[in-house]
Amino acid sequence: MNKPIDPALLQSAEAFADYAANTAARIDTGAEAEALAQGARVGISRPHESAHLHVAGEATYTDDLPELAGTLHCALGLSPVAAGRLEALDLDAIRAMPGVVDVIVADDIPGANDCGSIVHDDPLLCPVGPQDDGATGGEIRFLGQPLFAVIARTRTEARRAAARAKEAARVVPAEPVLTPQQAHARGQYVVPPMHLARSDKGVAVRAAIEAAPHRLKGELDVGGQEQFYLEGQISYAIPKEGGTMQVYCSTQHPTEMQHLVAHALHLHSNEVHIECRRMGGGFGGKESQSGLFACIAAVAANKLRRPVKLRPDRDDDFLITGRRHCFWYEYEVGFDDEGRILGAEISMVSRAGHSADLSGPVMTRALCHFDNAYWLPEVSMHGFSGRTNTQSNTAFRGFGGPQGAIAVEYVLDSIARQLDRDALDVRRANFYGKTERNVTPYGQVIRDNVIHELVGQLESSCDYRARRDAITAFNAKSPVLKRGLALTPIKFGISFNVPHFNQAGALVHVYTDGSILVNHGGTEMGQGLNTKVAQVVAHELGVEFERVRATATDTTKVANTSATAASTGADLNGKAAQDAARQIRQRLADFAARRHGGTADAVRFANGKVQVAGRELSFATLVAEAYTDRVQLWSDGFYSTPGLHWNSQTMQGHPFYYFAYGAAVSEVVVDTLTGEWKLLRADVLHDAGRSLNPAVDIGQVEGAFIQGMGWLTTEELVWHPGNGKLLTHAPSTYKIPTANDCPPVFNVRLFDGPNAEDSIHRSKAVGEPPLLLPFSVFFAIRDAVSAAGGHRADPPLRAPATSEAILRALTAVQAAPAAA
Ligand code: MTE
Ligand code: LUZ
Ligand code: MOS
Repeated sequence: MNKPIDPALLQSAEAFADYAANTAARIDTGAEAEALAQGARVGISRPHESAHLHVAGEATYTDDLPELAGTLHCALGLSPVAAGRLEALDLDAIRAMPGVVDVIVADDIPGANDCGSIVHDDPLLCPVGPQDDGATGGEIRFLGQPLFAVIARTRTEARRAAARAKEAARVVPAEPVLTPQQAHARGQYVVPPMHLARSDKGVAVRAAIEAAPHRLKGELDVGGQEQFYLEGQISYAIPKEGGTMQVYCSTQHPTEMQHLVAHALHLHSNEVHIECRRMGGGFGGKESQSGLFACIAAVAANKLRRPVKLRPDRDDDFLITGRRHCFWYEYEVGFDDEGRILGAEISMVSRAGHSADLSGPVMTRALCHFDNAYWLPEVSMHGFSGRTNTQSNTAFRGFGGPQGAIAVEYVLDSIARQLDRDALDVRRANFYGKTERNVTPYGQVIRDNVIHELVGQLESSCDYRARRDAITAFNAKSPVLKRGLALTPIKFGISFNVPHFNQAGALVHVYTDGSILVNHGGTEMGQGLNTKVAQVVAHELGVEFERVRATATDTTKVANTSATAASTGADLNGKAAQDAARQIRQRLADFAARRHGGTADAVRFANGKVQVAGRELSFATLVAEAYTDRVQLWSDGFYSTPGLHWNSQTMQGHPFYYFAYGAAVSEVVVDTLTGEWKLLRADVLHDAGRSLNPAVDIGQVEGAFIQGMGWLTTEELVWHPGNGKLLTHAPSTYKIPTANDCPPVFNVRLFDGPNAEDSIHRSKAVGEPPLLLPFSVFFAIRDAVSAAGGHRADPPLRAPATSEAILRALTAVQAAPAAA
């Protein structure tokens, strides 16, 4: 039967078709086809290596592995209070429940009861009662903290039993500390406060602010964000011979999982084997926080000598794991008549949660991104990572960079309004120079600044000035609907800000049939890392992309890897794989010249063929010949980023190999009666250097833009102010963007230009930087709110700019007195 089609659906289908056509048009397939024919395998748009498996539902995630006979399931019993003391656990009733095989408590952990990433302050299970070490004994740190683990025959039985935690736990509750402000007032932090000042410890900054023609002082609140990876946290632990352990784990950091499991089980690293084929998203949430799940599954598997799977459901995942840090800022700036900042002082206080996790490096990155694209002649910054009775906050795309940069954007937006200038002009007046005004507050000289050209190109391609005039005219005639426009730039430092993490290894195997396998230390979370690394290997060996396969990340293959994080996956692992492939190519070239004549230098590898001494062989033929000549056809490769140094005491150095740039323009319409809004159009120009794969990179830019827009608009985390329970722990109460939230006009282009540094094929990291692009959405909303008050008052808009927050800001600007 033909059902009438819902017109709303039709409209969105049309929008989608437009959108798809638009996406295809943005990839210059002509030039790429030419390069491909010439033998290039990098710089080519090609689908994600697993795309066909993703869409067919055939890509295997950890939970899809066939379960071994005897597999048991684990569920965690969670603390019902946010603070207090765990006096006792009465587990008899739980042990008697159907299907329950065992209940594991802190005392069952043979080794360290800890999954701390850098600081060892993160218990796996809350210990009961007063402990010898006094400090952590029996201390409940947040509502949702795991107290015990139920092991049962089925996952449902385990969850039913674990849900009895409230009856089992005898607790003496205490008053929780929930907000960054409360933690700051008590001076309780997870890591020591940090101070970063350009000169003389920030003395000059007070003088600069006080001498400035104009001053501005204020506060800002920016909320946190749940990673909302579609595949939740999961680990499947399998005991192996001789007391060793294998864990399949959805993780960005297999090596750290190896270390943590080894410590928890009191094993050596060589007795623990971690494997991850892919994640259904990580977004930073599986950089450190997969550790708890890996360790508890391993402890249970070790105790029972049976395979144990731990897959919390979404609500428990929300209640147990941390996310992006919310920040609270107090700032004061001095500026001149052009809006140029002369001095700035800012305090940033984050909600770190109950333990350190990655809060220290996150705050470091926040402080190193307050400058964003701007020269701040005198600046003094203070970072406080507040210890609170909440989940321990962690990495999330951007890793504090977005939280640092949004503060300076907020300040510049306010300055422009105070001076009655267009915000783009004020931003531009503050841009870093190319050869002067080009030193960051942390002492790194910026040598690759492209922000002027990039913003100039975007400003004209999106018709910024004409649209500004059109919006002013629209707003003059429209009392209820108000439009807003904003252009925001980004500069994002690439490298781990802990220098020694900037290293990677890879293995390349060429088999005798000419097929190639690459294994590297990075992990695949949907970002296309395996695709890019396979492209690099195919390019180096001059073969078809299809000939190269990337395999699961595995601690028994490449050792001592860093997390796939800080956007460095392709930079580090691409270079390591290139190193391995080059060694093989050199051996093959040497052999070819020996066998067929000519010099090794003259041997050419392209399109699956080898040219040697006027002859053409297939790659497979040469490989088979080389094998019989006993040439080594596999190699390892290694890379470490050159030139990095960082003094964490003085907060000075050269923490970043290079910077990635970008800019976005967003236009919104706000309904001033309801606070509802819509993104009408977004134009993005993003710097991915000489992109390894433009299609994948555009996908990263689009995804990050929409994800960042969710952070700044609809995604709101609410903890009960009394009992400290995270109330927004499911999609019903926590609103992430959907396909329908994509703007009908979404022009995303890559900026044309190679990396100034010798990165892998002169590309630039693209994973995190574009998360900052939707600042433009937030400031377009702020512009529209400002218009509702005739641009007389500076809207006090916090992030996320939910409809309620927009209404509050509207009320504030409409109540403001008319300018004198
Ligand atoms: N893209 C997808 N599809 N899924 C993810 O989980 N994580 C982001 C980004 N893009 C993520 C993603 C984060 S937080 C980082 S640090 C980088 O990918 C990591 O991968 P890369 O270094 O290979 O870019
Ligand atoms: N630094 C950083 C880090 O800049 N990004 C990261 O993801 C990270 N992770 C761990 C430690 N330092
Ligand atoms: Mo990304 S936040 O560095 O995992």
